[in-house]
Amino acid sequence: MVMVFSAKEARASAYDDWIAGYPGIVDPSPRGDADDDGIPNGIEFVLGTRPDSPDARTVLPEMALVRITTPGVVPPGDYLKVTWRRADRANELDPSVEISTNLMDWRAAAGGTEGIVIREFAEGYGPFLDRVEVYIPMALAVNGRLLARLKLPSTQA
Ligand SMILES: [Ca+2]
Repeated sequence: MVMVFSAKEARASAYDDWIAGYPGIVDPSPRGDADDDGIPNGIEFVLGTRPDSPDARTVLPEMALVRITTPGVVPPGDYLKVTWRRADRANELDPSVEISTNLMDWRAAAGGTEGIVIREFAEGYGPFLDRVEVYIPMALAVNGRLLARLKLPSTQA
C-alpha cells in the first residue's frame, strides 16, 4: 500500500480547519508528519486519526487477496481487496484508491469499471468513520503485478 498526495497539496478548508485544531504541531502541511509515525497529516485526516499522536499505524488501509465463490454484490472471482477508513470530514476532498501495474501509471479504481466493485459502509468503523471496501479483479494484473494506493487529490484551485 502506497499513500500519496498529488503534486499540489490539498488546501481545502476542511483540512485547514482540522489541522488548525492542533496548533502545536511543527509541520501542519498535508505532507508533514508531526507525530513521526510515518503517516502524513493528510492521510491521518482521511483515516480519522490525530496528527499529534502515533495512533494511525493500527488503522492503516489493509490489502488482502480474496476469492469470492458465491454470486452476490461482488461477482465470483479473485480480487485484491483494499479496506480503508474514511472520515466523514474528508469526503469533500474525495479520497480514493488508485491502481497500477507498474508503479508509474496510476488510474482511479472506479466502481463499475474494469470489474471493480466498491462497497461503502456508513459508520462502519464508528461515528463519522465509514468503511470502504474496494474489490479489484486480479485479472487486471500485468505480469503478476497489481498495486493499489490511497490518494487524497489536490483541491487547490
Ligand atoms: Ca503522522
